Amino acid sequence: MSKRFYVTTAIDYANGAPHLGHAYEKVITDVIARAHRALGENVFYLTGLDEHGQKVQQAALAEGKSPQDYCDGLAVSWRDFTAKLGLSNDDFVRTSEPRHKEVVQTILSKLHAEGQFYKTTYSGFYSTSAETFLTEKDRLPDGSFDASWGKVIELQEDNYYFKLRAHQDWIIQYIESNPGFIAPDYRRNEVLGFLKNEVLEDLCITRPAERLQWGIPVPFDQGFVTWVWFDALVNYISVPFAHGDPVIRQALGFGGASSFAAWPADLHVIGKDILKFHAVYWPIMLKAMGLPLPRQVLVHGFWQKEGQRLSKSTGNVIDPLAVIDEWGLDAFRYYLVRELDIGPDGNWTDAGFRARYQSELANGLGNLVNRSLSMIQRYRAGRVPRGTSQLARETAETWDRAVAAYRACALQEAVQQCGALVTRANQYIDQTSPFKIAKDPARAGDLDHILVTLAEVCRALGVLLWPVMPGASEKLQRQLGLESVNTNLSQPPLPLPAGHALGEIFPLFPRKDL
Ligand code: ME8
Repeated sequence: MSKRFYVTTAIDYANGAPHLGHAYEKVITDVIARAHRALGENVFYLTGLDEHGQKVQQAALAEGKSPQDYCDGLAVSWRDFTAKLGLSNDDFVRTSEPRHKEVVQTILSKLHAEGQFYKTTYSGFYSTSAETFLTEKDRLPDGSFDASWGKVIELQEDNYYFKLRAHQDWIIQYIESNPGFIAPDYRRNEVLGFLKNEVLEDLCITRPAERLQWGIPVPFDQGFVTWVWFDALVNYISVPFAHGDPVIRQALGFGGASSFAAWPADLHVIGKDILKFHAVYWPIMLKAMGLPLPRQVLVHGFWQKEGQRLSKSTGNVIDPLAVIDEWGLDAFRYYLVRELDIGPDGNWTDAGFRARYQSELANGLGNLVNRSLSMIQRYRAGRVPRGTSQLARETAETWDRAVAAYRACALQEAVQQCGALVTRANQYIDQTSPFKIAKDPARAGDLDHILVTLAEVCRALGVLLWPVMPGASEKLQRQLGLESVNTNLSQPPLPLPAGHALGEIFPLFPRKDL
């Protein structure tokens, strides 16, 4: 039974509409999932919704709905969002599902029985919007708390705590001896800096039920519900548990294993603001449960729009669905991957989006495909002639570099490699002037080589770009007259046989009047 390549996204808070940051994370994870499938792996791609907590309870109340009804409504639009983004996710988790709640409760009971928790009274300052207690370190120089914490109240309450202090040494050692565990490097250094300079405080993992009802009941004390982050992180194992993952079922003391082997996850893709939860708390939770750690936490940056934070209150947002409606899904996915490498922060500008569409998609890839196939249509009655690609070396190099980049999750690099081949092939057309050669019957052989060259470049690009732009890749391959779409990245496609008939030709990325 071979283990699946298991990749996850953060699960989004169910208290608003999806925005560009959500779309970005889900799309890059989808590109990674598709690339691994294209490399022949059995992939399990999980995404979903984080439904519990104070904010959702409040939002539901404000609409006069029960939290469950409120979430059921939102879940419809979030699932719809995954479809609109063209995601190839294999499951979609909602943390209010019984299959998830049962696993959270099992884990709580197990860790409680093993003495990993204790109950104590704490009084301090609490941020209601971040749902967390603040410490002295969170104070500004004037003693107040930053406005980003929202309303801060003084609170005294009993809760259960998870003993984290005992874990500090091994987690430092683990991160140091597994350099690939947190990527990029600067995020790893950030975590190590924190772990080496601060004492790991025990973690409050419950909320009193009198203050918060919308949470998973703590199985050993009715007075409490589970803290939303303890609940949310568990989604990464509750879903494979439900599918019968043998490693997880065994660690939690269950039989009923199936052939579904996913754990440990290969990749948790997350944003930079939730790094500590994934690189410190989650590994500790797993270790306490006796489960192996995920292979990598891959941390992406934050998008801004026109240099400003995305913010609903100031209206500085991008509606991904509106962009997709206007420009098409492929163009949207392309821009996200091409514009921002996984790691640094990015800046969306409408002008930048249009410019890339026009120069790289309409005039670049689209024009190359259209010119190339139209010439085969016109000069060779739509049949690929006999000949040899004169860009075979460049195409093979692009193939190898792009595939290596996909393997390394360097998605921007993969797309740039393809872009360089597009530029090279468009130059080649300008340099070889097939339009002129076509007028000279004595040079029919030269023209054949040029047309074969272009057909082969388009063919390779069609396969290479599939993870990023599945729709455009399929259209391109249909225009090339291929009966089934080739998505295989594990080996370059064989040359088209002489006489192969093209399909119907149409513009891939229509030029837009800007
Ligand atoms: O944090 N640019 O949910 P969330 C890029 N439920 N990414 C962004 C972004 C931006 N402007 N804003 C948010 C949560 N994100 C928790 C996760 S996981 C067990 C629980 C990213 O809806 C953010 O970094 O606030 C996170 O990875 C994801 O969107 C969901 O954020």
